[in-house]
Amino acid sequence: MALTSLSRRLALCTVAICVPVFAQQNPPSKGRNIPELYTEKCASCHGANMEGGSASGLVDSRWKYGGDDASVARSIRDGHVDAGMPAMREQLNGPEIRGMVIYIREKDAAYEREHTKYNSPTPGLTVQSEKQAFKLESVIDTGLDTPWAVAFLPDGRMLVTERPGRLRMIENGRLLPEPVRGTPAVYGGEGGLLDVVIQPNYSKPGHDWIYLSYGDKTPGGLAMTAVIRGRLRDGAFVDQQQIFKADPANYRVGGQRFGSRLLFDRKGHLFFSIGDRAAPGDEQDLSCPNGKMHRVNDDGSVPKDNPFVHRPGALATIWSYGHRNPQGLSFDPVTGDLWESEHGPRGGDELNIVHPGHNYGWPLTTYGMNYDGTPITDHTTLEGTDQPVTTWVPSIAASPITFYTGSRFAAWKNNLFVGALAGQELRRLEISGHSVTHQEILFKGIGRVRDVIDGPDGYLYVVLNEPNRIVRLVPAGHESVNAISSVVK
Ligand code: HEC
Ligand SMILES: [Ca+2]
Repeated sequence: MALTSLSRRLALCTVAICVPVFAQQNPPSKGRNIPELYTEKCASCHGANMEGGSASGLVDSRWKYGGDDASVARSIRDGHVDAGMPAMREQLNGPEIRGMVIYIREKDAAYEREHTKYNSPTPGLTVQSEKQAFKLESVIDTGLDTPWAVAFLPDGRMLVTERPGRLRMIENGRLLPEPVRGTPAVYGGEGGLLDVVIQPNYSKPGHDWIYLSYGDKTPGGLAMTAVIRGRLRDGAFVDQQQIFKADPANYRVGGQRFGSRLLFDRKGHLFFSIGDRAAPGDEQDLSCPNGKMHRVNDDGSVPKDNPFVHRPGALATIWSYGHRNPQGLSFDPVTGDLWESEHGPRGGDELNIVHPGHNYGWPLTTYGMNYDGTPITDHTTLEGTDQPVTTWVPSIAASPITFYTGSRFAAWKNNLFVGALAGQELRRLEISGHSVTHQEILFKGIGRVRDVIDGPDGYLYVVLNEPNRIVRLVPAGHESVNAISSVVK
């Protein structure tokens, strides 16, 4: 039965009508539940929480046989029989051994979290971070409902999207009570109104094009990420032009994982991401819009040098594929590379450098497993797919990313800032060429980080959910005190 529908689906996709049959599913599991397997096969020696027992603990970051993924997997697979660690290769398959490594990382991180104090600053309190003392300042702390993204107009006013479907304006530090009228109707849930950007270097002041991405409602309860542009006039979103809207014949999905970030390059191309929409197989199928990065001209037309313009059956807007749920995009000011973050499954968040036409692997490769604790695959690499620059195992739900190019924080110049939803963190990453050389958690636990942008005034603006607010990071000068030592008495 499953086979019949799979072949039917493949047949449909070869004629470039992508009709997912397995909508709303995780990839088929390749094994049993990992936490249960741990309890059954490992806990008697390593302890119920990996704290150690007759055998060593697995969460103290001390590794006798090597702590990298391959070494830990080898310890489990081949054992250290002379030392009392049985080989597990007869009892666990490859994906289950990979799942066990992920589970060990989760427990390890949970242990570390319990034993580490992070900065959780309130506005006004100075944080002495590794390289810069900073304070949080409140920008807007009431009146917003699930803000998703912010953008600055050239005149200094700020636009904020609210996921339920409203575009709000902040003028002179005040949130206007009335949303902008006439923005598109949105599909709710994880869809809604998502990103907002202003076309850079637009020559006519007051006539700026504002681009919005959103979950577009289609008949029959379906939805797909769409992009529209318009201008602001008298509090309304006017001169609207659809920039991207997928043909409903090319999808059959509803609720989750819409992406989506919008980003202009210096030549006026608009990049945008669409999540996999939880439709396994679509990410690798070039006739489907989901699980892809796209590139269009500012008016929505297709650039002639897009990688798949001459591929029969492929959507010409596709820039790269094999993505899961990309919600962060930023250009490296030093190298010009396009960096992307994506939510992985349980334990597979990724930071990628995106090249045209490349395959980022999902769901054929991943560092994570299913949320229900069953494995997906033990392929973390596969020929023809790109490796992430870095992964977060366990997941932090890496969401917005932005390179800092301002001058207020000299020591942070060209660093990459990464916000996390579930992890409730703002991270600072030092980048050298194509690798991450250092990570610092600037703060943690003050809300889900939805957006972070480099403001035109050189401050870093951060959009938080739960509680819903916008804050900014400002330098704190010399009067700084350590937030942790001032909080923990
Ligand atoms: C019969 C007891 C026993 C069981 C069951 C067992 N282990 Fe071990 N394991 C050991 C011992 C003992 C060592 C340490 C050997 C040493 O210190 O030289 C070890 C070592 C390891 C190491 C290497 C640690 C390091 O410091 O490098 C890993 C990883 C590991 N075990 C994982 C597992 C997992 C996962 C399971 C279940 C699938 C499991 N073990 C089941 C006894 C056990
Ligand atoms: Ca990947």
